[in-house]
Amino acid sequence: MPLIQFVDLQWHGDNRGSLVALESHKNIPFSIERVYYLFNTKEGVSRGFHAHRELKQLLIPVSGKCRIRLDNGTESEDVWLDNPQQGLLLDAMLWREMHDFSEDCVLLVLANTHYDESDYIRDYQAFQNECRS
Ligand code: T46
Repeated sequence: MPLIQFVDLQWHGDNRGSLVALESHKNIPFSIERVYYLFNTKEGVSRGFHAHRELKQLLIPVSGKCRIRLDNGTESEDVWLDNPQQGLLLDAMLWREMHDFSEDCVLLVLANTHYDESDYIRDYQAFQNECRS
C-alpha cells in the first residue's frame, strides 16, 4: 500500500466561492465519529510524533499548509498539504509528524473513532517493534 494516499474531494464552486461536502462512505472512506481541527500552531512548532494502532483519519488543510512525514516502520515520505480539495488518508500503524505549519494553517481531521489515548503509540522504538510483530 502506498504511504501517501490522497482522497479527492469534489468541490461545488460558483461565482460566490467554493463548497466541499464530506459524507461518510461517500467521499470519506469510513464512518466519521469525530472531527477536530488544529489551528494557531506557533512558528517552528512540530506536532504528532506518534502512530495509532486502529484509528483511520483524513487530514484536510482547509486553510494554509503544513508538511506531513509518514513512516510505516520501514520507509518514510514527506508530503505538503496545501489543497483544501484533497485529503490525506492516514491508515492505522503509520507514524506521523506534522511540521512547517503556515501561520494561517487550519488542519481539519476526520476520525473513525472517538478519542482513545490507549490507541496511541508515542514511542518510535515501540512503534517499530509493533510493526515487526
Ligand atoms: C493525530 C494528529 C494528526 C483530545 O482530548 N481529544 C482529541 O480528539 C484529540 C485529537 C486530542 N485531545 C487532547 C489530547 C492532548 O491533551 O488534545 C491534546 C493534544 O493532542 P495531541 O498532542 O495528541 O495532538 P497532536 O497534534 O500531536 O496529534 C493530533 C491527534 O492526537 C492525532 O491522533 O493523528 O493530530
